[in-house]
Amino acid sequence: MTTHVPGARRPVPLVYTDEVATALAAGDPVVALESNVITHGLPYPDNAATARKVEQAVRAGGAVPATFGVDGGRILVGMADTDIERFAATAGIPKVSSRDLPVVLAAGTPGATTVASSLVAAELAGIPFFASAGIGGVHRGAETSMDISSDLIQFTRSKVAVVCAGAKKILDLGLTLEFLETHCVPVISYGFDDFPAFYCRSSGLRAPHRLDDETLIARAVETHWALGNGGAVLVTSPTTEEDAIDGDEIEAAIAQALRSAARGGVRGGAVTKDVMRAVDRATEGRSAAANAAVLVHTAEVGGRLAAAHSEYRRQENR
Ligand code: PSU
Ligand code: MN
Repeated sequence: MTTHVPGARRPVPLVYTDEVATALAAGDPVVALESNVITHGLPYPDNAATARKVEQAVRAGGAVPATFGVDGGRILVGMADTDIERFAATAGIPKVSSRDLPVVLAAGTPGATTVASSLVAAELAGIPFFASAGIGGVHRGAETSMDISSDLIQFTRSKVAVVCAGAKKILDLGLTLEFLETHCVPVISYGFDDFPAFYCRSSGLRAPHRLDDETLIARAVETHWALGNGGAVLVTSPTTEEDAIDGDEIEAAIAQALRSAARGGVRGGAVTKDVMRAVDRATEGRSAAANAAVLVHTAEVGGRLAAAHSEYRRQENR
């Protein structure tokens, strides 16, 4: 089903799968998902298998998954299994952040959405929940490189709840939290004291807020928007203890990967992927397995929280 965004002077076509369109029309819970993790996160065919597991996890949580992609000048709101396979198997589909979206849509070429561009798409598509294992953040050394992920800027612009396991320790997580604080983005840790660090349970930093109840989280999200804020609410959940990697264990690998990226002149949008891949290599299979586990975990929690949020809206509107 194709829809044009209402009120847009130059309409952006959104192509919904039937399942997503039906769920949204009924007010049933939907969780938006990015596709950059498919094209740039893991090698084929692990990426396709993981993308399917992530969609199943959203369903297990009680919501309908909507994986975004860009193709033929349109935004895919939900991918059919053939789309997932195509995005996973095709080399060279570029990473598309919000700043790239207008160009790629105009050119009509395929693209994989990051957290930032997924939030743009989620708001256009009317999906209030998005899940991703790891958000972008303030990079280490950003005081000279100025490398700050557009994900953080987009949080100040898109009215979407973002469920994640924090961000990878390749970033400066202290500065990432400072940035979110300055830009008035609420950060709620669900059932845990600390801000998590992707496949490490804790970043060693306290989360600004902790809530243990899914309905209370739904209320906090709605209240943020009722207060007139147009941006995101970040809800974090750490990976399980069994699947977690010890933070100190990977610190040496991260430091090494960052040094070699700097020596190799890796810059801009390429940094995140380059360093993540190097850390994965250095920790061998361990981080790959932990990586898949945290993706599935956040998708499942995203499904549960979206379900609680949809129920909360239903109760409020009765
Ligand atoms: N951080 C992770 N895993 C990821 C990404 C970030 O721990 O896969 C991806 C996401 O798609 C995120 C993007 O939106 O990288 C951020 O890239 P950049 O730092 O270039 O903004
Ligand atoms: Mn960057």
